[in-house]
Amino acid sequence: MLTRIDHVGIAVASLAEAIPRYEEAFGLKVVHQEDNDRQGVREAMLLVHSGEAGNSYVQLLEPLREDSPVGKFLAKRGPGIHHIAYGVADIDSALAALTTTGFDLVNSTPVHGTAGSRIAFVHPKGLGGVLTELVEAAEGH
Ligand code: MC0
Repeated sequence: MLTRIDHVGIAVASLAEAIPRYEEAFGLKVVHQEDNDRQGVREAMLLVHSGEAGNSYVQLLEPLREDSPVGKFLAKRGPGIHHIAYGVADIDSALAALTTTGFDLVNSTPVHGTAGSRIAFVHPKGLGGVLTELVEAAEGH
């Protein structure tokens, strides 16, 4: 079902401060930035690897609002790894399979993700405390 690690989502208080740190540390480059109002985040995608199965990124996430998932996470736990996202070729059949096996989905149908991707979150309580995202990337991403 899974084709790659699409990205690791990292909650930060300030993209302006976090981006130069990641660029400096690893020579990564921001290839995409976007505000996702529904998710309450301003995000920056830094490309780590391009392969046959698609791309892998570090995703830096700054909250747009205190009552958003990343805003609440920062207030409760401080900055750090917020979620892991796996690539899938067909998100509809991946979600159907997870529903059949009894997983608690945050999104039972896909919603809009980075750069035109279709995404859905699986609740952390069934996956070792790790908030997990599935990503069906848009063509070319
Ligand atoms: C909360 N919890 C987490 C967590 N956030 N555990 C692991 N990782 C996280 N990121 C845990 C809390 O510690 C708590 O555990 C329980 O979940 C309830 O926490 P809460 O603060 O009351 O939060 P809820 O219940 O209101 O919401 C949790 C939930 C939410 C996972 C449902 O954060 C959510 O809907 N997340 C999916 C959307 C999202 O994260 N969007 C931002 C990234 P205890 O044990 O204390 O009960 S958007 C994104 O990344 C997009 C743009 C993209 O990639 O394209």
